[in-house]
Amino acid sequence: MKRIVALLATCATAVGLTALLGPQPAAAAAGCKVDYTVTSQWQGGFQAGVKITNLGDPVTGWTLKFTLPDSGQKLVQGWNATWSQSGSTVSAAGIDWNRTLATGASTDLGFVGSFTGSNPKPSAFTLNGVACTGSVEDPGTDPNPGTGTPVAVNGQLHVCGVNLCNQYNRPIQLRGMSTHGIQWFSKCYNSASLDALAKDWKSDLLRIAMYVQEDGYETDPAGFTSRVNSLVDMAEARGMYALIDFHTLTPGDPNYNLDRAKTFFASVAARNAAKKNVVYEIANEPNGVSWTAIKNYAEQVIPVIRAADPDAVIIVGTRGWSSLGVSDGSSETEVVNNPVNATNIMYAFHFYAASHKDNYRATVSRAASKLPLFVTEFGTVSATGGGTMDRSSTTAWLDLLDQLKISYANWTYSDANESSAALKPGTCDGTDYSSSGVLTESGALIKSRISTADSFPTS
Ligand code: IDC
Repeated sequence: MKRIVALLATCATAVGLTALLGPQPAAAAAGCKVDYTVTSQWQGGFQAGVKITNLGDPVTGWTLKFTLPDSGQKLVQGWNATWSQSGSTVSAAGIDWNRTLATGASTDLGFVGSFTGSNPKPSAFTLNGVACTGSVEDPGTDPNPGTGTPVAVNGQLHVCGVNLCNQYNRPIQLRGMSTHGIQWFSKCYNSASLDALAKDWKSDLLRIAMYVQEDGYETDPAGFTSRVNSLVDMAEARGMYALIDFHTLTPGDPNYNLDRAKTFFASVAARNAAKKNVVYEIANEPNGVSWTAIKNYAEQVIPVIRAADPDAVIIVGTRGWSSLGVSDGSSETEVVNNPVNATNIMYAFHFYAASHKDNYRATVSRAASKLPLFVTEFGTVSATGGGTMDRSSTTAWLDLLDQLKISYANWTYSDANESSAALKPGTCDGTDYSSSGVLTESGALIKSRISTADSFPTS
């Protein structure tokens, strides 16, 4: 379906200038490649992804420029860079977390544009003034995530009974990774790292942890909304599901963020309604708050999502840091006896293997026959996110989740300097996300579990 006209570009250095001026200090090698892809198009508008690959020496600080075709195209809004338009020239300048591009490193930008008449591709891509020519996709084609990917096989998900079910109405288990806070670790989520996650890890899903506090969403709602949308697209392009995690943590009462949640989910649900790969997680870890208050929050946020995206699965956090109440001395019965008044929803359960053991596993075993559960976050370590990995408890947990077909996402696909991270510190400054040398002890264990064959039912 997808017709790619590949025009790989390398860029020449300024030979003529050297001849004029005599010997110069060794010039930095320059070179760049741009992949421009129209990811969707509608009447008068389109969305495009722009992947920049630096083929020259490392750069710190860059500006991409390109020329819009002479057909009334205009930049409406862009993300992952500072965007502007002057005449027909569009500029996108790197921002704090992607301004450094190592040799071979890529970064993904995107923008929404408007057009009248036809919608030909932009031209004359340059990076820091050096010409790049990209591999260009014909506009208007459908982004085909490819056959055999988790999304291609399973399609739109829904809840059936206590299970997560695929388009054939058959229970499935999704196994994947959570980002770290995207306000801190954006540099870890790029083309190379997500390629590795989809292809080497065979991850079925990417959980996008958008903190609300701690320098997160509340500081820049539009910016974080764009960044989440861009990660949804990057997951979709690789056939992975995307869990949009409204990562509330402190304060623990989700009602503190009720207005923000309504604004955020109205926007992402409208924008992503047509996609099959989106699942909404409305409150990461309620804590210090009753189940009644959480339920009340859920019953206000869920209708906002449903109004825009009626068929998506929605996951509700539970009391005591999404422990089904256990960490607060309660149990799953408070949910069983007083469920959220909505359909097509699941309940979140979180655990950290070194801290949460037999009594938590017993809770999940009991609850799994009564409530649709999704382990949207777990760690192999202690609840601090650090400490020693507990291999035997992690294995017991994952065996249980496999047996019950409960989907999960591991905290974290990042190079954070803490033992829960799957990648060694410094990994995200480089370009290698595939070799075993970049994995921590936790990363190696989790990759070995996630990368086994899925065998999703197809009839
Ligand atoms: C932790 C991070 C850590 C960060 C801290 C504060 O690993 O780097 O400093 O948050 O925001 C959770 C939370 C999750 C925590 C994680 C580990 O959902 O945000 O991440 N954890 O403490 N619940 C239980 C454990």
